[in-house]
Amino acid sequence: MDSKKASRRKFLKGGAAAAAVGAIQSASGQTPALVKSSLKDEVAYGERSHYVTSVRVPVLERPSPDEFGLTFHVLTPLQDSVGIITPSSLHFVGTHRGAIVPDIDPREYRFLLHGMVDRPLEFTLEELKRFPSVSRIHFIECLGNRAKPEHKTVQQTTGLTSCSEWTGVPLSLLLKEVGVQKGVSWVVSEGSEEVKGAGSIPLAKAMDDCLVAYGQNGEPLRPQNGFPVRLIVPGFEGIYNTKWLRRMKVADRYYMTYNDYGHISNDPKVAALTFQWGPKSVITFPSGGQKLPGRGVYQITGLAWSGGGAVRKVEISTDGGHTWKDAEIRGEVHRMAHTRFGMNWKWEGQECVVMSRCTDELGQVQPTRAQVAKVFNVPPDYYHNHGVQGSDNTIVPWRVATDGSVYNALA
Ligand SMILES: Nc1nc2c(c(=O)[nH]1)N[C@H]1C(S)=C(S)[C@@H](COP(=O)(O)O)O[C@H]1N2
Ligand SMILES: [Mo]
Repeated sequence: MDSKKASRRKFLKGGAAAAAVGAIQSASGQTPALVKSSLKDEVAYGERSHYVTSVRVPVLERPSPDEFGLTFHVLTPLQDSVGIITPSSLHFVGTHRGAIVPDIDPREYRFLLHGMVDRPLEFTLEELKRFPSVSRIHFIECLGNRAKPEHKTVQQTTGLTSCSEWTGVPLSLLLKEVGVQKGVSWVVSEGSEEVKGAGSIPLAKAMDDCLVAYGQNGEPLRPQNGFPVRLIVPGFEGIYNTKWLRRMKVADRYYMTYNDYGHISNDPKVAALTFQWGPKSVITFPSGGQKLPGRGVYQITGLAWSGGGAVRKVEISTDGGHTWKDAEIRGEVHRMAHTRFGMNWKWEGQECVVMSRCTDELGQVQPTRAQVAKVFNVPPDYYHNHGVQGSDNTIVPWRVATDGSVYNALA
């Protein structure tokens, strides 16, 4: 064997990393942390700084993972968020309802599109990727995202929403490919796990802006968020965003599925068969569990979004809703996406209640709980103990105490 070649190979195998470390070493005169950390954690797939400790936590109501090792809802730490994108590793996870996360080999993956169509088709992941892709920023929000008095932080009141850049094929393109027949009004989607996570969306929505998505924030979907393919139904309740998407059936009727449990109710005080989120917002700073170190100037900031389209305006009140000021929109506004807002604020050390209110492009205005109670003709404090029924887009107030501690003002 040519010894020159062999040593060259040896250099390529171990030498490149050693050479890089050597360069850093000679610059600082010390062994940097890079040498000690594992190649996998810090180099091959980047880890965040060990000073950053923000994590998802389970909903108060249910531990996760439970005694069977199953995952229920885990919440996004909105209090630590900046900008509008939720890192994939901190995206909230909706309940898997009795199933473990399916382990789907992308090479074995198939997506069936059938029903009242001219040419039913089955796609591999590779075939889906041959269609022109689109990337769009959208929030997902679970219907269970409702603030309760016992919630201490914004993660607990509102952490069942996250926002990602999703990449995939427009569902409309695939529907044109199979040829939708006359009389079709609904499209039913089904996931790969035991309980299937099935749901029905109107054909008009399916043809409008839905995505058959395989990308999340520049990489493949995370397993807990639907790897390798999920449905994105912008602005609709989270439950319609079927993960581990296995098939979609084009139909002339609404299909009752497992997912309709809890969505259709004969109680007139409960919204029946809701789809689209109303305008919603929440202040993430200052929010419950945080503490202002003293009087002075701060940035009140938060997130606003709406299932009805783009956020047009966000207002902030620092006096419990008596007066309101327009917040600044800080960054880009995307339709059906989290939108960052903020305002300079001088805190004089007084006790006060801060809250935000979103108006969307349709002119819809985020309501208070008292306003929702009025619509459903129940007493103003009806929602106090168990939260708003149906989708809750009501205003979340935070109380700042004189020592700067911040509390849930619903409590
Ligand atoms: N297949 C399948 N899809 C599903 C679910 C499910 O349990 N199974 N949960 C739904 C619910 S209730 C919500 S809120 C969203 C949450 O998406 P995420 O877990 O990516 O945040 O996924 C939806 N898609
Ligand atoms: Mo959900």
